[in-house]
Amino acid sequence: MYWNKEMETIDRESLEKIQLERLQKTVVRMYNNTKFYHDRMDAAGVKPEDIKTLKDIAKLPFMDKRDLRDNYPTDTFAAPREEIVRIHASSGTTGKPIVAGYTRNDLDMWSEAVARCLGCAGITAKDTVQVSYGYGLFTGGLGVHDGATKMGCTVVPTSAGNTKRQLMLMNDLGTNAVCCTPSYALMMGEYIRDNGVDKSNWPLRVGIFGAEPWTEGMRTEIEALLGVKALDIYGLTETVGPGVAMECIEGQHGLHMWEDFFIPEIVDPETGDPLPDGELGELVITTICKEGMPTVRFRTHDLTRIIPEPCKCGRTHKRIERLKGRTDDMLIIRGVNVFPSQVEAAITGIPGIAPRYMLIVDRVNNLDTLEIQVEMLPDLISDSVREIENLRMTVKNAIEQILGLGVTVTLMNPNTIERSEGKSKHTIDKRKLL
Ligand code: DLL
Repeated sequence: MYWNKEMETIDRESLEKIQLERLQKTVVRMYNNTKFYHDRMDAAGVKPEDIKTLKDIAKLPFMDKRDLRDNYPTDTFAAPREEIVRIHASSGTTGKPIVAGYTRNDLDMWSEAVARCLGCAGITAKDTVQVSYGYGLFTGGLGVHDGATKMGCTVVPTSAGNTKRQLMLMNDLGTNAVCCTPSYALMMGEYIRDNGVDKSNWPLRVGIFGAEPWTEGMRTEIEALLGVKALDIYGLTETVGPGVAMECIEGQHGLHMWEDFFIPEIVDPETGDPLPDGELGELVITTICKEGMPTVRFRTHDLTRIIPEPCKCGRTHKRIERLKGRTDDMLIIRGVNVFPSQVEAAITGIPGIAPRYMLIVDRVNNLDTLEIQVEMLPDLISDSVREIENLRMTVKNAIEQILGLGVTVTLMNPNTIERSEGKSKHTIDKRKLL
């Protein structure tokens, strides 16, 4: 179901023409209206008129979260304050948040991007969409809300939390689509399972989940518990919020990035050198339609690759693969790189084990230790010590095989690992406290 068929299926030559025009305009805006990027371009010896082709993007200096921190709160804005109609924020690397400003045109572009994403999920104006992302400074709630409103859906802005009421409204109002973090989707699913929620008239068809890493194992679990097709949506505050890229229901593999709004690049996280399509690296995004706070070659720290093959849905915008983790989420334990999502992949599918886990990293006698707490499913708990020990060893072997690292596994009672209505936390690194 296309929201904007003409743009979603545009041929590459026409798309690249639009991209170049918009890139050039964005660079002029940044050079003229923001001191920090003006100085950075001068230092790199590049002028706006040097951007003659799309390839010239590589001449431009990078930006990252540090720039937003150093120019807190609004010195990264490239439009006068009277044109800024909305502020959002997300957590920064220090005590101060990252602040993003949007003009009216930015909000229009954003809701267009989200409407296309909803179309990817097969949603139309006839559908009722429950927005269970948090509303407020976080971009999830209002971002999806505006896109669903643009499409003409019946929007139910429940925000996150109060699971019992969420589920009652879902059933009573005939909600067809739910939008929330995958961990909250799982929490709702567990609530349904554990509280015998009546699903006889269950209207839910599709879920749009993002804002945090998740895995294929989690997708299977959520789809079974909620009775939906689960789709992945990506975005970040610095580039707009949710809606930068979205999986289509036809392919359920890879997220289409709206390239008339965002130019993706994949670079080597160490060197910043561009990598060819298909190779895993750090995603760098340039916004080419934003006015309030454009980001040029923004280092997302998100690891993915561009899928070179065309998608069967017919959309021509490039796909990025489900995110692999963040360059800064990666733990190095005894010299081995560990992604929390690897642990999740290892434990999902093991009978008796819930997809709930916590990595606890410590250092004992100068040696890194990794304890992994994993939750057992309530109805499969055994009273036999031997059976529990066997289960623990199964989990330990599965994790060690994937990580290539010796770990301690602790089986936890059901519902003891911290739940979250927003982004869930999977790591406690005690080494940093030393
Ligand atoms: O999380 C925006 C968003 C809201 C996206 C709702 C999707 C749905 P931030 O709070 O700025 O913005 O966090 C952005 O979250 O750089 C990724 O590391 C991570 N992230 C976002 N979407 C996904 C996803 C919102 N689908 C950061 N899979 C990003 C994995 C994701 N990680």
